[in-house]
Amino acid sequence: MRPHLSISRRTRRTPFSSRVEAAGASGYTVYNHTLLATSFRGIEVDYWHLCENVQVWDVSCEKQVTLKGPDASRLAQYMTPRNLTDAQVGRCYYLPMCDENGAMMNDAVAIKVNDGHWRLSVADSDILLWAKGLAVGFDLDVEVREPDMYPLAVQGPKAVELMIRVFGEGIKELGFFAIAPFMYNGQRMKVARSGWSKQTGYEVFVNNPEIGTQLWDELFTKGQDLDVRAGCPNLIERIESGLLSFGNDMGHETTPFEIGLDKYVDLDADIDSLSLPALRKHTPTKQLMGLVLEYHRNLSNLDVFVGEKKVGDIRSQAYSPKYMRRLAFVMCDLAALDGATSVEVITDQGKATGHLTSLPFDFDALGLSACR
Ligand code: THG
Repeated sequence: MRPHLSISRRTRRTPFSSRVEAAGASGYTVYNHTLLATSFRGIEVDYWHLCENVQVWDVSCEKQVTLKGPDASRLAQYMTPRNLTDAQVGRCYYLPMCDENGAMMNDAVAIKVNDGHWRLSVADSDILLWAKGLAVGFDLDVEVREPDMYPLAVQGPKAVELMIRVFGEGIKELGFFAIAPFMYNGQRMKVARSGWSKQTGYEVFVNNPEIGTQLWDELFTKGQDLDVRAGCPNLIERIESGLLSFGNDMGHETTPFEIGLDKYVDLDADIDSLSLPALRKHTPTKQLMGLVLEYHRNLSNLDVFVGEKKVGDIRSQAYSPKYMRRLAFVMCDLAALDGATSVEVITDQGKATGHLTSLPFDFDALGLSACR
């Protein structure tokens, strides 16, 4: 018998869990103590469908953490090295969140509701506890809570059409990473032009579970001719797109520089950020890089070599049916690598040579074109 996941109150269900089950989820993971489907018809079938149609994802596991009170902006800034001084209401901000050593605590999508109210949409680590600890420890006047809010993602090239049918033409006004309130069935809900894929899409921040399930059902009724399906973040797509996963590609031992998040670190900013002093002194010793393997071979283990010397380890990997290559994110030891770009891995058919490249993958520069 295959092992299965024992579900209890700790592995939280969501308002959409019954719909996800009915749609035939075939695998789950647990993310922020919450169920997250990992496949429906198989990762490759799901992948092609996501790239060509539209899917509805229950991403309630992207837990929301609100900071409310006079010190909300102070705490938000304290937790990230990204300069939030000029942050605008109505925009999403991708934030590395770092500790006093400059190490990643989480990567979140933040919005400013107003000066005294921020909302963090967090990856898989307990930011509620970290934020509460900082608030208590630094005696900040801020309330840290996890509100009843359940993100629902609509992703894929036909997402725009489906969202127009449900929320109206106003959806077209939303630029990338913009967020605005929309009405659905008498309920005000925020919708962002965001999501953990590069196939275009939206995230609806459902704040009423009952109306949320009506919304789920309506997306399926109105999207029938678009072949809308239940889906989930897709391993192949997110690797091709260079989207990082906290806990896989980075963790509490990684700095933002080591995973290519430099552009979200404002080293010269005159801000009160817990991690900036350490990050200003930090010299990376490792770097997350892309790996392209010629053949469709399965890897026997996650070690990456130059000759006999181990130079890195694979954090995430998948076979890309679009580029007909196995793609991986590798955490490389910069000293051991010494500038090499040709590396070896052990596959089920022996050693294979691969090519290291910067992230995100630039398929044109790599001379790879999509097969479909
Ligand atoms: N949506 C929301 N919350 C989230 C995620 C999400 N929280 C957890 C997790 N995903 C956080 N990780 C990411 C990683 C990348 C992006 C979003 C969330 C992303 N990055 C773009 C890129 O890399 O090109 C754009 C970043 C930018 O322009 O600032 O979208 O998916 N709500």
